[in-house]
Amino acid sequence: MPEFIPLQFTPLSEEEQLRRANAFYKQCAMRRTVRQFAPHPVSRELLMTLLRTAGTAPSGANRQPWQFVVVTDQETKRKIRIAAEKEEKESYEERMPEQWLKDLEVLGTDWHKEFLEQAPALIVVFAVNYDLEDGKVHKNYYVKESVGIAVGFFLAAVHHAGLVSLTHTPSPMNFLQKILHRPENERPYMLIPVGYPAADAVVPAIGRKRTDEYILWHREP
Ligand code: IYR
Repeated sequence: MPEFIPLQFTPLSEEEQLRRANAFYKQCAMRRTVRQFAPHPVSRELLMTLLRTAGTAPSGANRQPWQFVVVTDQETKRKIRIAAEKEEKESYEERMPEQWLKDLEVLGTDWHKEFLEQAPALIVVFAVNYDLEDGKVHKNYYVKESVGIAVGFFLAAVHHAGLVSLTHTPSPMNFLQKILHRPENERPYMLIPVGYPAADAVVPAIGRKRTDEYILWHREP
């Protein structure tokens, strides 16, 4: 029989709900992806707390199918940069279709990935497709969705704590498996450099969709 415990829940007045919702929205709206980092380090304690927040995400059957690998040593960061740039150079020069390259023009990205060495910490997220328990395969469910939610929680926590981040998905990224010696049941999901912005950091002048472009309040005709 499953065990149940009372829910811990603090009811809020509508006024307080709106106040919090607005404050949180305004904070989230200030988040920008940053590609230029200062060398200033991030403490292990701070990173641990942000990663604890990531670990509070809901997941398929509560299997928590994620593995976060924290890389702070210069040598490994360099290896990752070299491997990522090799793939990215091929992607930009051979693999990415014209339309994709055109869509990226506003971001000003190219195959150079200096941030992989500049950022004090690289969080490499792996999706855990199954666990091995006494040599037996125990499958996980909705792995991509679950890891995506955990990464979302993490990015929000990083921003909330006054740090900046970038979601990087070099393609293909199986080199991360080798460099970080991860087992077969894990697959690289995303690379997230975390740190402080460089003093002269710039971000592209782009905006977000208006609410009417992505929210439809359904009404039966
Ligand atoms: N992975 C490449 C290309 C890239 C793709 C998307 I979609 C972006 O939003 C940004 C970049 C890179 O990291 O440069």
